[in-house]
Amino acid sequence: MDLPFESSEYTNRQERLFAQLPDSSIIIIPTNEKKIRSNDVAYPFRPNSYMLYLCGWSEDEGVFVAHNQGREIVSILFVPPRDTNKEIWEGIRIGVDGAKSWPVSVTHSIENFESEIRKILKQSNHVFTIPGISKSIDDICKDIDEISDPRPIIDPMRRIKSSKEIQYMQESASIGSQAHKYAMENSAPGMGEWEIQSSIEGYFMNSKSTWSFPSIVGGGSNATVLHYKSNDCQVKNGDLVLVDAGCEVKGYASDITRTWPISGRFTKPQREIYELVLKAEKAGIEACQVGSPWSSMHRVVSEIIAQGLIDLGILDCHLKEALGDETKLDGPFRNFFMHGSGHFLGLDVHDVGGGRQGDPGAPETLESGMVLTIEPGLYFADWRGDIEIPERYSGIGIRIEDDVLVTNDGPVVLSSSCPKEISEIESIVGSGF
Ligand SMILES: [Mn+2]
Repeated sequence: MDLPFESSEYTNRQERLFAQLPDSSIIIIPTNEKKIRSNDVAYPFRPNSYMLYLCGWSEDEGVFVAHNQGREIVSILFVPPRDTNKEIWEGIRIGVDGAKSWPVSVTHSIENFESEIRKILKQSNHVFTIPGISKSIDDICKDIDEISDPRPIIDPMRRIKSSKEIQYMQESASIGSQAHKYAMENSAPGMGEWEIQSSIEGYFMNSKSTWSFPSIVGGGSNATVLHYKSNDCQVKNGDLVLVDAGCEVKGYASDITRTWPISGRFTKPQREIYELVLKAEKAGIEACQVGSPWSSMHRVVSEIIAQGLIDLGILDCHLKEALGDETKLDGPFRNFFMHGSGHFLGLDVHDVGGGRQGDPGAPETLESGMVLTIEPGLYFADWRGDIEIPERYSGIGIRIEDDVLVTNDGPVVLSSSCPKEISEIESIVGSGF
C-alpha cells in the first residue's frame, strides 16, 4: 500500500512535534474506534486525523506512540496482527511485519499494547494524549497525575499545509468543483433533493473519492436551514437549490457551496440576493492576505452584507447600527447571516487550529500555506416567527463557498473551476439533458 506522503514528511512532523515537548515525553495517539450502525454492521470507518497526520496509518485499529526517553525519538506503531480466521471475513491485514514500512521505528502487535505501554509510561515524566478517542487508552491513563493534551501543539502545525498537502487539497477541490458542475448540468424542476445529492456523491465515488461530510441539498426554503440533511423534498419550478458538499482525497477535505435556480433562470429577487452574497464572497476571498488579521475577512464580508441589506431596503438603519458592536459584529444583519464567514480546511472539514470566529487558539494573522473556506450566506426563512422576513425575499436561502489557499502572492481559489457567476450558472443548469 502506498502512503500519501514520503516517510520523511511524516518523520519531519514527528520531529517538529517533539522539538516542542520536554525531555522524557511520551505521546499516545489512537485511531478512531469502529462505530456500530446496527447489530453487527459498522459505519464506514474513517481514521483519526491526528493518526493520519503523524504516521498515515489508516486501518481500523492502531495506536501511534512516540517518546524521547533516549537521545532519539522512538516511534512505535501498534497494529492488529495477521489472523487468517479474521482475514477470511474482513480482508487481509497489513500486520506487524507489513507495518514496518510505515514511518515509525518499531512495530508491535496491538495485543501487547497494554503491557508495552505500561513499561514505557513508567519511564516517562510527561504524558500527552488526546482524551475521548479510545476508552481503553483513557482508562490506562486515568491514574496518571499529569496528563496533557497535545492538540495545542499539533494543531498550529496542521494549520500550515505542505506542498504535497496542497496538491491533495487541490485535487479534492477540483473533484468537488466538477461534482457541483455535474449536478447543475443534471438539474431540472421537480427533481428530488436526493437525486441532486446522488449526482454529486455519484461523481465523488466515480472519482474514487468519498464525501467529507454528509451533503446538504436544500430546495426552496430548506436552504434556510444551515445544516439541513434530510434531502427528501422535491425542488419546485422557480425555487433555488443550495448544495453544500465536499469530498476527500487522501483524507483532505474540500467544502464547496453553490446555489442555483432549478429552472436555470434566477428571478429578480433571487438575483438581487445572489449578487450581494457573491460580492461579499469575492471581497472575503480578496481579504485572505498574508499578514491580515484572521478576523478581517469576516469584517469585510459582514460590512458588504450589512450595506447590501440596507440598500435593498431590508434593514432600515445606518451601517454602524446594522453591524452592531464593533468587535462582535452582532447587529441586525445577523438575523439574515447568522454563521461565520469561513473556517480552516484540511484533514478535517472544519479543520483544527482555531479556524472559526471566536474559537480559542485562533491565529492572529493569516500565513502562507493556510487553507480556509469563505462562505457568506443570506437566509430569509419563511418559517421563522421570531423576526420579520421581507415578503419579496421570503423563502430564499443562498450561500456561496470556495476553498482558498493563502500564499505570498495572494489568495488562490482551489475551487475556482466551480461556476458561480450568474451567467455561467444560467447557461449550465439543465444543459446535461
Ligand atoms: Mn464550510
